[in-house]
Amino acid sequence: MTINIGVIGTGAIGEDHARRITQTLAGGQVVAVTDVNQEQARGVVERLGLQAEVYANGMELIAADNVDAILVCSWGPTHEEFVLAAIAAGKYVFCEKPLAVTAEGCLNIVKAEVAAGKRLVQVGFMRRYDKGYQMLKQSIDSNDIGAPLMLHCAHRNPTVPDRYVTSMAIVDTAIHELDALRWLLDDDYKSMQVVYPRRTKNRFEHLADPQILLIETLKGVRIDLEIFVNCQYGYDIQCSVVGEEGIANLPEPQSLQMRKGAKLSHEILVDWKDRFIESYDVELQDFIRGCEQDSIGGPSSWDGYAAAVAADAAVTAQESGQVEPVVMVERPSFYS
Ligand code: NAI
Ligand code: NAD
Ligand code: ISE
Repeated sequence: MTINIGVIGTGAIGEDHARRITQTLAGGQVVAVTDVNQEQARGVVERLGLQAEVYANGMELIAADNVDAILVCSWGPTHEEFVLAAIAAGKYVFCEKPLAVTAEGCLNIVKAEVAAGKRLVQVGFMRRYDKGYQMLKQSIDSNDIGAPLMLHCAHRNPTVPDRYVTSMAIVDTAIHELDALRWLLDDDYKSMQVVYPRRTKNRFEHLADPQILLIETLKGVRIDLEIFVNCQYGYDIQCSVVGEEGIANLPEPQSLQMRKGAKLSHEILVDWKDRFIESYDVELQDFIRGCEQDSIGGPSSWDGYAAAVAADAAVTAQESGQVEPVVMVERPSFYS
């Protein structure tokens, strides 16, 4: 059985996901694409040699009879309407993070999915599929280092474009940790605070960079997360869990170690596409298999909502300078 997939938004990640479905994964084929920039959509069809129709907009693509499942890879603010339309059409939908740009938007999706009576949505929080994060989780769950007490994390991008604004450090970048850490710790968040170190000279005037997000969880774990999106030197993700009896660190990506010219060195990746390349493959394969078996898993709408509530509190904290509470609605039994 082949799942016929429609891709909405064929930019950086939309094209990369279309490539992996076509060249790497099993069980799916891209039969439809759309992008507000139609030239971009046509370019992807040509570059990847797809047998796919280019639709005028996302709604027409979702309604197409030959499209079984949807990938939403357009800009964050467009996600909510496409996911709601896919649910209304009764079609499986994989939505890139964020599920919606506000907690309220995510809740609309949660409510629609519960009303549909069936899980239809998987959110693109790929770190849960990363081998390194899975090793870290297994170690915590096996009580290897005792109860986790503190986490020191960093999310560093080499550079970001001009259109990247201060709130995006939370809603576009830290959102990965906001999902991965509650999954890792099997915990939820109590509060968020943001403090600003001295600004790097390598930034646009409108952007506060770096930032430090200080998090407290319901179990009392304290997390400091450095978000530094113009760090210049590479794409670098760090996570160190300090427990009662030891410390567990996220493994570094594998790289060649060199001894040369009186130096011992190894390379650091620069592109997010490469850092989590295997996790993207595994998450999408999982989605395709879920569509085949008519039962999808992976990060849910509820997880998208939980990350968005935390992100909303963190954005408020960016502006207030205060410790802001994280308040969620009660979890529907549908998601337990
Ligand atoms: P991008 O800007 O390269 O691509 C977005 C594309 O969506 C553009 O081609 C744009 O023309 C198109 N688009 C925008 N609105 C549209 C609409 N209404 N209908 C159809 N197409 C529309 O952005 P990028 O980096 O590919 O990011 C896209 C999404 O993927 C974002 O939500 C981003 O947060 C997420 N993302 C996730 C990553 C991950 O690690 N999981 C990594 C990078 C992005
Ligand atoms: P991008 O800007 O390269 O691509 C977005 C594309 O969406 C563009 O081509 C744009 O023209 C198109 N688009 C925007 N609105 C549209 C609409 N209404 N209908 C159709 N197309 C529309 O962005 P990107 O880097 O590919 O990011 C896309 C999404 O993927 C974002 O939500 C982003 O957060 C997410 N993302 C996730 C990861 C990850 O690590 N999981 C990495 C990068 C991006
Ligand atoms: C981008 O959208 C991603 O999702 C990347 O994983 C992240 O590192 C980057 O900061 C975001 O802009």
